[in-house]
Formats: sequence, C-alpha cells, structure tokens
Amino acid sequence: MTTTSRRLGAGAALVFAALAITGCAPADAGDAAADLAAPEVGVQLFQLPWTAVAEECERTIGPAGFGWVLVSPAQEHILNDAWWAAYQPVSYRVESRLGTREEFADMTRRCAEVGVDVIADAVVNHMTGQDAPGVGWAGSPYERLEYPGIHTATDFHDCTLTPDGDISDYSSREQVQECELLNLADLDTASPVVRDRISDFLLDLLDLGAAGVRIDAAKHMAADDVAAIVETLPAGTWVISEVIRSAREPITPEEYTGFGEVFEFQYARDLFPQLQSGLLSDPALGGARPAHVDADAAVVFIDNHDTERGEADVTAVDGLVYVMANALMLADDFGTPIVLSGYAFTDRDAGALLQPDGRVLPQRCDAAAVEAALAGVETLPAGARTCVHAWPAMLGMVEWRRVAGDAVRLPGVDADSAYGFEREGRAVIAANPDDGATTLRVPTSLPDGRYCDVIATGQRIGAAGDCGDSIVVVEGGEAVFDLAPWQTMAIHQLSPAP
Ligand code: ARE
Ligand code: CA
Repeated sequence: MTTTSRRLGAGAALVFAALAITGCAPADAGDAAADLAAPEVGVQLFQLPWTAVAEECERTIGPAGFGWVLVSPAQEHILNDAWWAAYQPVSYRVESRLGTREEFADMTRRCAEVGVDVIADAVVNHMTGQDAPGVGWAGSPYERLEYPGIHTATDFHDCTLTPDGDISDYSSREQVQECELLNLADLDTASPVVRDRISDFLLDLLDLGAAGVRIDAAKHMAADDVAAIVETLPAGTWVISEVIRSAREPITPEEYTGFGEVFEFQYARDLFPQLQSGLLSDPALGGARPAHVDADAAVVFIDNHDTERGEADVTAVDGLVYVMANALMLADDFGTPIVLSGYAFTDRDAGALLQPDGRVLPQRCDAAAVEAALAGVETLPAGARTCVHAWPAMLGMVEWRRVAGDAVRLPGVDADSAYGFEREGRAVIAANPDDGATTLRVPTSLPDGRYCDVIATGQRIGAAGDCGDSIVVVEGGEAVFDLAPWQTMAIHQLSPAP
C-alpha cells in the first residue's frame, strides 16, 4: 500500500475542534486561521505551461489553501496543435510544449514552497497513435511500434481480437487491456522490460519533484500490471488511476484501489440529474454511496478535460450552475475533490494558445482574467483561461471546507426547490437550483449573528472589508438564506460579517 497520508490532517482538525468548543472561534479570525484543516482540494491546470503553473501556485493556489495541482502530461509528444497531442508520447523525455525538464523541476519546487503538491499526468499505457513515421517535439524519431532506443515491436501488444486491432467492445476485458485505444500503440505492461521502463519514467517525475502521478488510461492496463509498477515507487507516492466507471463493463475502479486512489466518475453523474430536476436531495449527495469507491479512495470532480468536452452536463460555461455543482462537491464530506481550470473553446480538439515557437502561451489568472471569466466563460475568446480556481466562489469554498474540517455532515433540509445542510457547528451551505427566488431556513448551531456569504465574497479569514449585501443571518438556531434563482450561499464559523 503506497497511498498517501496527505489528506486532512487529523491533528489540525482536533486543535480546531478544541477551539470551537471554547466558543471563541469567530472572535479572532487571524489566530483561528492557523487551525484550519490541512489543504486537501486539488486544481487540474489543464494545458498550462510549467512556468505559469509555478506562478499560479505562488499567486493564487498556495495562498488560497489548495493542496495540490494536477498538470497535463510532461512527456515528449507528437507534433500536432490539438491538446490531445500530449496523450501521444514519443519518448519519456520531460520536454514538451508545456516546458522543459528544468522548468518542470522549478515548478514543483516553487509550488512545494507554498504548500502545493504537483501531481504529474503519466501516459504509460501506450505511445503514439500514428501510422506514419514522425519526429516528436524534442526531436526523437519514431515509427509505428518502433521508438529507437526506447521501445521496439516486442514491447507492444499484438491484438488480433478485432479486425484493426483497436478496442471495439468495452465489455471485453481482454480487448480493453490488450487492444489499441484509439489506435494508440499499446504497451505490453506485463513485460518486465516495459514495466522497468515505465517505472524509471515515474521515478524520474518524482525525482523532478512531483508528489505523485495520475495514471492515464489505467483501465487499459491490468490492475496487476499497474500494481507491479507502483510497487517500485517510494512509499507515500500519491497514485490516482483514471478508470472510467461504467455499469456495462467488467473492469471496475475498485480493482485499482489496492495501490492508490481513483477518479470517481459516478460522483458528478449522480449530481447532474438533481441539478437539472431542481430537486437536490440527500441520497446522491450524502450518506452511504454504494455506487462509488470508498471515500478514502475517491478523487471526485464535476468535470475533467475529457468530460468538459464530452459527457459532463455541467461545465464552466454554465456559470451559476457550475458554481453550485462545485460548491456542493466542496461542501460534501466524501472523497478528495478537484476543480478543473482550463480554457475556453468551441472546437473540442482546439489546443491551448501557442507562442510563435510552438510552446504554449503562459497565461496568468490575474484580476482582469478572472473578471472576464466571471462575465461568462462562453463570451471568452477561444483559448482564454477560465481561471475557475481563482473565482471567488471556489476560493470561498476551499476555505469553507477547511473550516468544516472533519465536522459531521448533518442531514439536509429542503423547501420549495432549495436545499441546504450544515457541517456540524462549523459551516452551512444552501443552494437554489430553480428559476424562482426562495428563502431556506437551515437549522444550525452557529451562534446568532450576521455572516458573510463566501460564495459571493470569496475568502473571509483575515479579510478586512465588509461583504455588502452578501449577508446570511443566523437567528434562533436557523440560518436564513434568501436565495435568488440558481444562487448558492455558504457561511462558516469564521465568516461573521464585520
Ligand atoms: C486522438 C484522436 C483519435 C485518434 C488518436 C490517435 O481523437 O481520433 O485515433 O488521437 O491518433 C485524448 C483524446 C483523444 C485522442 C487521444 C490521443 O481524448 O481524442 O485521440 O488523447 O491523442 C476511454 C478511456 C480513457 C480515455 C478516454 C478518452 O478509457 O482512458 O477514452 N481518457 C484518457 C485521457 C484522454 C486521452 C487518453 C486517455 C489517451 O483522459 O484525454 O485521450 O491517452 C466509455 C468508457 C471509457 C472510455 C469512454 C470514451 O465511457 O467507459 O473507458 O474512455 O467511453 O471512449
Ligand atoms: Ca493496454
């Protein structure tokens, strides 16, 4: 078992609980900040260059209290402007459109300095999906099943189960794991030579300062193969496997939880129908989740770079609904959440904006960029960053989650369309997935008073300014939320209005 122990620091949570019992927590927000639960929320910085990731860590992500970033693949890739070129590795050199090896190492160091781990996306199930010979970003030549000095034909599966060797039937375990995903040359991960090569690569990423890896297309490798590779990594390495759950398929995410965590795709799928029907309720959002991997193994998200371009019913272009979905996830007590921060697009294949030399343009999520995104992601020019991680709502909810710590999630209440719940004694959230305004009263043990809504105003701890009209009143054991259509509001112990 090499899973990490990096999640919510139990010690920090206990100190916080003691503070809360004295009843003086809201009084001195400055002191209390030290007692927040450990950073736990991640950000997927899709196709952002290493230099820009480092800056974002220092300027926004670290100070906001996020714990980790997931970056796009670092390997040398095919020459093609589409974003997905990154998922067709030509070699294991850390040299790509996103940056050099030195820049990668500098990024992990700078992020670590502000308390942010970097998780590298590792493409190890396959190499390129090209039938014609070519040359990679860093100059490495390749042809079909031949990667000089790296892999030769015997390192790959030779699938004869389908006419063209591509996966055609996901109900066949053998096809999914030994045939080609989208024509991508499928490595024989049972081979010791191949395993060693992959292991060396992952160790190199760790040497360069990555705290862990996302295993791309893990479903397409037998869990035993992935386990054998993971076993060669130092204890404590964080491993997150991408195994897209499907009730119609034999390979399950559960097979991959013995050596790490998995992305739980079912989490968002369960939430979307509730948002669309305007009827949020506990069964999908709280309590036991028989349809999900165990909370300890689950990395949860509203969308990722694939589902944003595919199955996700709610994405950044949906504004308030997207805020609601992410806020409910961040308020939840299930799994390790990650927020997606990518760029605007109309064409699914469109890559990030490039500089004349072909490198990805390092964009910054400064105040102007955030403001532009808040005005509506669908109005951004293609390629402009969505900066979701820097939206006030996300910043406010990251803090909300750290204040909530390990407090119990109490059963939700609803009235009309609105729904809300408390993390016992620490924090309350309410959402109104409907076209009409409404008022929701959520029972709470927060002291009576006026609280700032952190969804509207962002982080409150240490904030000097007032929060205008974005106020929720707690009186007589109830938090009274006046909710506009599709509004989400959230308050916590350390967000009393000044
Ligand atoms: C591109 C072209 C293809 C071409 C190929 C080779 O689009 O037409 O054949 O290149 O030249 C990404 C892009 C692909 C891209 C690929 C390689 O999404 O479009 O192909 O890079 O450049 C399955 C896998 C899952 C995978 C998804 C996309 O199980 O692992 O498909 N996700 C990861 C990454 C992707 C990436 C790859 C893997 C490849 O996150 O970004 O692809 O490295 C059901 C099943 C799922 C299945 C899903 C979609 O839900 O349950 O298992 O996901 O359908 O088919
Ligand atoms: Ca495979």
